[in-house]
Amino acid sequence: MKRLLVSLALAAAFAPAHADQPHKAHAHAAKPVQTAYGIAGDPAKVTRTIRLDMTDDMRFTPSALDVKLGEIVRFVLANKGVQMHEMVLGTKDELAQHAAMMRQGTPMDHHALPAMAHVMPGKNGEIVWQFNRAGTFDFACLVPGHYEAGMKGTISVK
Ligand SMILES: [Cu+2]
Repeated sequence: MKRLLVSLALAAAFAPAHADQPHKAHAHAAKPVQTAYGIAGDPAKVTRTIRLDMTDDMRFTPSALDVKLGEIVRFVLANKGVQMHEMVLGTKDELAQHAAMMRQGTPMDHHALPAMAHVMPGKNGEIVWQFNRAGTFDFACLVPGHYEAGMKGTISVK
């Protein structure tokens, strides 16, 4: 009984702090995580918009992008096909690994992929990303088979 009372007291003590963070359990609401290829951007501070088409011939158009270091880019993704597509940003190794996992039917850890958007056929999707690391990075559609068919591109940041 004593232990129960202690638990209740602890619960009461922590309740106000928790109430201030109703989305704490949701990784998507967490603070942006710095990655090797940049960090989630603030939609209110976008400095450039890049439009990309996604098509059922497994292509992104354009597929080679040049970005200036520090730019906060809003990717507007238009799915022109009848299949679902997605855009995932990452390093080349990361994306190749995830594509292999998808082929094997391994569920993806979406928390490891802060920069992704699924886009339904005929719809638009969006990613806002700040490129605060120089380098050459990749983007890809990791719907099974799409990456392998060439649905990928590169982003050069300098
Ligand atoms: Cu695709």
